[in-house]
Amino acid sequence: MEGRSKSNKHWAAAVSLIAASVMSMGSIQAKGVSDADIVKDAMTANDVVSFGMGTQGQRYSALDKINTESIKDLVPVWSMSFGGEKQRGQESQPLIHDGVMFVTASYSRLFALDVKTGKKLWKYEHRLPDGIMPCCDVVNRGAALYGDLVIFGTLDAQLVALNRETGKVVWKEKVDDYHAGYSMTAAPIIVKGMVISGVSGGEFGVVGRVEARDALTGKLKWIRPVVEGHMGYTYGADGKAKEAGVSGTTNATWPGDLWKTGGAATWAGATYDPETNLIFAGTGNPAPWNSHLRPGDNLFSSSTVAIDPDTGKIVWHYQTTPHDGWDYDGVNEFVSFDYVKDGKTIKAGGKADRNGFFFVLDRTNGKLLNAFPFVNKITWAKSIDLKTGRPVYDDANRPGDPSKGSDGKKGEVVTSAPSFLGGKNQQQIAYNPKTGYFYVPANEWAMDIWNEPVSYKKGAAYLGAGFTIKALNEDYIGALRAVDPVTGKIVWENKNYAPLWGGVLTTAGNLAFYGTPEGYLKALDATTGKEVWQFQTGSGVVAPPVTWEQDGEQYIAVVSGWGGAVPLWGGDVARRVNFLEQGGSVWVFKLHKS
Ligand SMILES: [Ca+2]
Ligand SMILES: [Ca+2]
Repeated sequence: MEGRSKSNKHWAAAVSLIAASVMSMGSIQAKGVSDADIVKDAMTANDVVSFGMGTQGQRYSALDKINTESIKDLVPVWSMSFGGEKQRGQESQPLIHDGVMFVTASYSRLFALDVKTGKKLWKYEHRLPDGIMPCCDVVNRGAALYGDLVIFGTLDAQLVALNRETGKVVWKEKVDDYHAGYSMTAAPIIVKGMVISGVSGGEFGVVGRVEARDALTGKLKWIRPVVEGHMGYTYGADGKAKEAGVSGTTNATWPGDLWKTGGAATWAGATYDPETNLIFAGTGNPAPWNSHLRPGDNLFSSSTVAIDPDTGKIVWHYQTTPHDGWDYDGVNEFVSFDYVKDGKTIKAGGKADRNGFFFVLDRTNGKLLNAFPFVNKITWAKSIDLKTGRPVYDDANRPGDPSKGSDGKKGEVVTSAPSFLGGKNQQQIAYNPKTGYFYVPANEWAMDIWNEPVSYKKGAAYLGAGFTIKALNEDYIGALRAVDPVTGKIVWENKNYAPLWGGVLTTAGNLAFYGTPEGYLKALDATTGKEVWQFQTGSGVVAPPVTWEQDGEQYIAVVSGWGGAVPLWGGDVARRVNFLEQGGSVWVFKLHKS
């Protein structure tokens, strides 16, 4: 523990150095939120100006006024309804700056609220066309702040930048064609004055990519596709596209033409590590799901891809599920942390993958350091080989080839775990440098899955698979788990009847906060897992809590509103939790003064 907290101080020093150098390099000095504010977000308690509470994505706060002792006095300060008839899933992380909360809501809405009273300052409702095709509910995970702008992605695949004081549109850019299945649900991040974003639509055969735009104008700086064979581009001041090299080697891991509609949607966005100057983007399933149509690893699907923000080039990649046949999107967030083993500190990153394994990589080069299961049942692979970095497959657990089925229309059905909704899905993990643990909102479930023939048709589902999701246990599906990245052990768990779908916040007050579909915001002792506090928010929580300090008091905020992929895709599990009610509100808490 000693070594860990020391290395955290070391990290703090490194980050302030980087912040200073970003400023002196003469990058855009914006009014309002600057590059330096964003780079040091994790170290500043008075604001939350990035998704992940710091672009490294640790979701850790050094605040400790709310702790295992004082938390009994944590009470609500205000709650604000998103209103309207539009409810559904609310997966958003609020941002806090200068006394204002910026929070997105379902159906591409964004609210600015007075942080002390909850008073609505303005609201932006994006006009959505008929025919948008979000696969997994009409959610949004949050905005980015830069200068005087609040920037977010919409369900019709646009990026919109609003003036943070008036809510008026400053710029708006079409990212792609929603008729072809493109949409945007992730929170963008800001790196060196650029807004970095991905695309959703892996179930429609889109082509995943990461884009960088000038955050103040919305003009493209570079585009990096994450499917092998596609050309990347950079853009000069004149706006003209210049070829910047093909991603990977055409046809090396994708025989034939399927790479042209190869999926790998970057639908959960990215993290950024200023120490290595790398953007880490997760990529979704290769399209279609039927893996027999696309022999090979199908790079860079179901991977973590590290991109140099200055060039838009891929520096390294690590594929968590090569030749994915189970929709094990590799989009889950890659969280930078100091991996301390045998007295040595390695710049590492941790990722709780959809496929049930937790991966620890050297974040300077993508080399595998450790991999272990964070769920109890994994059928598709027996283990991850630490030498080769590749899974040891159980070939019998790959859904069968439909062309070899008795009628040529349905392949052999297999029962696989985790289900495609994942050992972990969009619900974000947190890392606490004081305990040395990652906190993972995990789910235990399986699926019957089979393959079917399919061909690409623009704007139509492109799966070539059928499925039913099932619970593995009567008493729980979800479990908040503390995992030790060094030993690979699950240190403790707190089970939950419904599948967990909300992210985690951890603090120096030795707490881990997270929400449940049953409506509770909970706090656990971060060391022991003991439940020390809970509050009923009125609808399911499927979003990550945040904390900050205002006028000397520590606040906690979380969005409430049940929805997301589970009710839409969950099969037996969706029926099991169909008693849960929808909603749409944000809650703010602080310590009651007696
Ligand atoms: Ca901050
Ligand atoms: Ca997918």
